[in-house]
Amino acid sequence: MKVIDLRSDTVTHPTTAMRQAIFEAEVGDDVYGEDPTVNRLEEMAAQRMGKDAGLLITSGTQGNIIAVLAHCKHGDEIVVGDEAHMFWYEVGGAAALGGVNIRTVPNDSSGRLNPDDIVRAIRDRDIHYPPTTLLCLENTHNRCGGMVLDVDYTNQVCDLAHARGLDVHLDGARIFNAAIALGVPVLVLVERAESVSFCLSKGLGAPVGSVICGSKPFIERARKFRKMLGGGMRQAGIIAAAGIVALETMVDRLAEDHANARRLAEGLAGIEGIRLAQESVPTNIVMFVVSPGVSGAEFIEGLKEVGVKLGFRNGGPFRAVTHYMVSSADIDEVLARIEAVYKELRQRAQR
Ligand code: TLP
Repeated sequence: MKVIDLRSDTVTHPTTAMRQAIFEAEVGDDVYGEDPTVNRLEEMAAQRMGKDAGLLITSGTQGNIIAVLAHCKHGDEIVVGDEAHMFWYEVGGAAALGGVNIRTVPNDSSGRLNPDDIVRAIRDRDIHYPPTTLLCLENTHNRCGGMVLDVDYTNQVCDLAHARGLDVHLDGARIFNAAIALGVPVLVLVERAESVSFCLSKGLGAPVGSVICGSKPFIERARKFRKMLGGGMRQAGIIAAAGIVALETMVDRLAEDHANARRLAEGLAGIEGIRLAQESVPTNIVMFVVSPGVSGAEFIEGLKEVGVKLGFRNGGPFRAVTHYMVSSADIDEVLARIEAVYKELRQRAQR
């Protein structure tokens, strides 16, 4: 039985071309700035993002904490969506490592922050208040089901933040999914943000790594904080080589993952008792709930027994993420297995 793993696009394995590039990678000591493959990836990433410089980092989480450290001072406050990855899944790093207070404003179901809420959250200058220095956006939005922030919205809130003296960091872990879904070059989605981080190790299939991009002085500060966090990685060309292949070969095909996610969503919506937890499925993330009576833990366990792995945290919803290792035939197989397990559990609950 083929195990179909939809827990995340982080489960992807490097492609054959990546393994070959890793094997052949020219390397040097990157802490001395001497790894030619890392330097090439960083230049390539900066160019794609329309920024002056890039920095290879270990992970998306490291990118976001580095952004906080490089944009803010100890005691500052940042404005973040209440469904943001930075708020939920990064171990409270902004507070723990940066001494930075997180002020949340609600994310709507499409991953946006209401501009009025942002304005209200930005503090006046007053002896009682911490200075608000950074606004963080997320595109695509993970907990909002892979929803996409478009160019107009992003520009609008960036302008609003800048007018009040804030910088903007864009958590673009899946920014290429957003660009593909919108049919725009990625750089127009990040143009007005001072920094953007994106992941090589999610839908793009590389085994490790993310890149953070911004101005030269920003990346100099980021490099120093990366070192402080233990992210000076020596012969990191091994990692960068796969990242280059990811950027060159894995971006355009994300459209297939999006089509598979829609196929999955349509199939799920047709199963009685299962309901999508999002209005549309623009990228590669599908969130859904099941009607009461069937416990989430039981459902996940039952699916595991038939070789389907899904995400389920904090009592739901369920999350399925498509990626290059899952074909449209696999999606049909997943739907059949989900329907069988769900029916069985439902019948058991009604007995
Ligand atoms: N998200 C992971 C888990 O941590 C939940 C996943 O499986 O989706 N920003 C966003 C929007 C992310 O979705 C993630 C990873 C990160 C940052 C952190 O990236 P890594 O895992 O490389 O630290």
